[in-house]
Amino acid sequence: MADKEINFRQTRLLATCAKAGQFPAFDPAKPEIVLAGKSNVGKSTLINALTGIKRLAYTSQTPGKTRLINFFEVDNFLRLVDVPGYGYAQAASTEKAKYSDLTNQYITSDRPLRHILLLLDARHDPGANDWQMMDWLQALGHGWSIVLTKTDKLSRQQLLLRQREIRNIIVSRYSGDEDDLRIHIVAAEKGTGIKDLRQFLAGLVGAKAKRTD
Ligand SMILES: Nc1nc2c(ncn2[C@@H]2O[C@H](COP(=O)(O)OP(=O)(O)O)[C@@H](O)[C@H]2O)c(=O)[nH]1
Ligand SMILES: [Mg+2]
Repeated sequence: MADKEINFRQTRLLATCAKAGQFPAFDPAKPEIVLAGKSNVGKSTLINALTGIKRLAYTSQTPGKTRLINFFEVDNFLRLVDVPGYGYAQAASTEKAKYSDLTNQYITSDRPLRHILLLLDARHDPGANDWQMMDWLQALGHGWSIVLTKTDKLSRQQLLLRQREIRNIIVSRYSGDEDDLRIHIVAAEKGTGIKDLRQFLAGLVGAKAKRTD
């Protein structure tokens, strides 16, 4: 078990689903790690960076284009699940409800959901939808952590400040211990923080990430 090595470059798109009935059969031996967050926060770019496969997940300048749940299987050991981004302003409210329904159905299903990475743009405080998601994950008792994205857009000083501010507001909302909140720092387009995040994810399933570069 301790020797299990995950090669993130060995990742394939397993399924693209528009409704819950299309979710692939789950495999308890392949725990699922969800990437959630506002549209345009950088979910697809992060998946591409983690796997080193440039166009694995579709990235777009147009917020909200991804309305499907994508399941990626990583080296037969775990799955990354890209859920629809919330807060898609241009969508009709019935459409919005439909897409968040799909995410809700996934999150409340009996799948082997190991962890949720909630992506936040490092430059902004969590929005109403982010809080809703965190409240919900807390209530369901799921393990989750924060990924601050696009950190290359901030100076080192600004980033340290933002990191502290975001930690404070989240920890005070859930009156938790500061050390219990894990905040990952990434700049996916530059590769910053990607190796650490791979190790963290591999650690969640009792493995190590293979060093491929
Ligand atoms: N500067 C910078 N831009 C990023 C980063 N990650 C994503 N982006 C940009 O943000 C936009 C949305 O990214 P995407 O991955 O499609 O977001 P998604 O909607 O959450 O999947 C794209 O234009 C990306 O190029 C990053 O680390 N740094
Ligand atoms: Mg996307």
